[in-house]
This record gives sequence, structure tokens and C-alpha cells, in this order.
Amino acid sequence: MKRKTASYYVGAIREGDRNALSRAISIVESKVTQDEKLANDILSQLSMKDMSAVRLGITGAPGVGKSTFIEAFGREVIDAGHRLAILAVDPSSPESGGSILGDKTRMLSLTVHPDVYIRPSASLSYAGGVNPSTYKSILLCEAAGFDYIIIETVGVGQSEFVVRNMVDYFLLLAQPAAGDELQGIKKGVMEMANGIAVNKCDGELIHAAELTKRQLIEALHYLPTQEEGDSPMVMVCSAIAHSGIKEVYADIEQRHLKWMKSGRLAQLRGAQREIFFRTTVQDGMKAFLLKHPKVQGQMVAYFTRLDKGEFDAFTAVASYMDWFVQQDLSSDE
Ligand SMILES: Nc1nc2c(ncn2[C@@H]2O[C@H](COP(=O)(O)OP(=O)(O)O)[C@@H](O)[C@H]2O)c(=O)[nH]1
Ligand SMILES: [Mg+2]
Repeated sequence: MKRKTASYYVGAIREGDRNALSRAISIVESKVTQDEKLANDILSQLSMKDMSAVRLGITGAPGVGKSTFIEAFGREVIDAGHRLAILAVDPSSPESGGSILGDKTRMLSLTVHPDVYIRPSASLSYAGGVNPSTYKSILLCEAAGFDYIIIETVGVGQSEFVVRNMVDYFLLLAQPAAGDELQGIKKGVMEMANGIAVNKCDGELIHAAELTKRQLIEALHYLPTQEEGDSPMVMVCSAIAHSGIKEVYADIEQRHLKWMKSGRLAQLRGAQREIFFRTTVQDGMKAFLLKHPKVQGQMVAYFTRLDKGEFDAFTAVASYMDWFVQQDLSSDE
């Protein structure tokens, strides 16, 4: 693809050019070195001032109804006058259990709406379809005037934890459980949720959904409490019958408003910047060190000695680290 200048992309994105937005997202997702430079130039030109957008993360086991929920929920968002961007798990990823066609039909009324932008996450190299470039895509969507951003993630690998650090409100969708155990909810995920919605509360599942809701409320008692007055709301909804969706919307709206007034939102955004900086710098340092000829050369020498059985792995680690901390890595010799 032919590239333009950073200011071109920034200007076009601000004017609402969706093509430019899509291209810019591809650039920030790209692993090509020239694109990385361009991506950085684009991102550094975005304004940090506007922080009023709602950043919502939605997680839940495959099949719980995330895509269907987003379709129903999206209508509430638009009806409230927002412009909505959806960064969805790549539906072609086998983990999402979906298909491009399936998700397109599911989000049909949204895909054609002028105030909605849907972007399937491209990278499959990270579990769950979420990766550091998702944070950059969020900022690009906000620059394009989308004031409601939904990030969908499947509960695979570390994806929920990665998304948690990019969003304001983290919504967990749960299944009506048949037995008395809370199926499919990964350890640690409930603790991160600001809200939990038991989806599929319709037809024969209404009773099971209500029961699951009570079990979740019970289970939350045993978890470390969040900030005062901020314990997660447990709700039931049906994405298909479009019931309970307004309640979920209202909870997010209320908390977001409260956080904006109390300064917590600004704090959150600061923490998000810090986490992005920290993880990116750490990754960069690691990559730099592993590529460094001195470090690499010594590493290979140790591999050989380990293969020959000259020393055990523990002695090797201690000895390598002793050597490593004494190195001057500012030159390549
Ligand atoms: N009964 C019922 N089924 C639902 C509801 N929401 C989603 N489903 C069904 O659950 C299946 C998985 O939905 P999908 O949105 O693809 O789930 P995802 O994998 O979490 O994105 C589909 O067959 C949906 O029709 C709901 O509210 N009620
Ligand atoms: Mg889906």
C-alpha cells in the first residue's frame, strides 16, 4: 500500500475520512519498520485533551453471545446520540468460534449505520485477538470522532488482562449455568469486571439466568472488594430479545459520568498511558538486548556448553548473569 505523510492521515481522520482511519489502523498494526515510524508520527500528533469517550471492554467465553450483545447494545449507544467504533475479535480466528459471515449477519444493522465503524482485529499472533496495537486503534478511533469504543475479546490467553488496561469499564458476559458451578469464568476475570451480565435470559433459560445471577452476587462477596461504592453490578439480559440491555447501558453511563466528575477517569487514562509506555519500553529493551551481538554471542557459547553437559542449567544461569551485569553494551564490540 502506498503511504502518505503522518499529517495527511491525522488531518483526514479528523475530517471523518473512514478510509484514512482504516489505513492508519493498518499502519499501527503493521510490523514493517517504516510503518512503525509512520505510526508513531501519526499517534504523537493526536490530541491528548479529549478524554470524554467511553472505552468499554467486553469479554466472555466463546458462544456466550458477545457479538449478538454488541449488536443489541450498539443500538442503545447510537440511539443515545453517540458515534460508535467496535474493535472486534477477528471472526476468522478459530478461537472466536465465529465466522466472518456469521458476525456480519449478527451485526447487520450496525455495519450499514453511518455512525458506526466496525474493525475486526487483524493480528492472530496474540491470543484473544487483542494486542498492544489495539490501544493505538482506540486512540485513532477517538481522533476520528467516535465517542464510544467497544473492544471485544475472547477469554483466551492474557487477552482480558491486556484489554483491562485499555478500557474504562470492563463488562463480563456470563452464561446461564446449568449446574451450581459458574462455568467458563476464568480465575481473575471476575475481579476485574465493573459489571457482569448474564446473557440469554430468555425462553427456557430465564430461570437458570436468574439463578446464575444470584450465584455470581454470592461469589462476589468472597472477592477482594473494589473501591467504595464501586462493586460490580450483576445483571441479566437477552441480546436476542433485547431485554436488560438498557440497564447495562445505564450502569456504564452512570459510572463513567461519576468517574469523569471525580477525576478517576483522568487518573485511569494516566495509568493506561503509563502501562502502555512501560510494557512497550520493556519489550523494546528485551528485543534490543537479545539482538545485541555480545549478548547473543555469549548466549550461543552457553548453549553449546549446556548441550555438552559442561554445567547444569542453574550454574549456567548464575554464571551468565554474573557476566551480563558487568557488560558495557553501549558499543557492539
Ligand atoms: N437464547 C439466546 N441466544 C443467544 C443470545 N445471544 C446470543 N445467542 C446465541 O448464542 C450463539 C453465540 O452468539 P455469538 O454472539 O456469536 O457469541 P460470541 O462467540 O460470544 O460472540 C449464537 O447462536 C447466538 O444466536 C441471547 O440473548 N439469547
Ligand atoms: Mg463473537
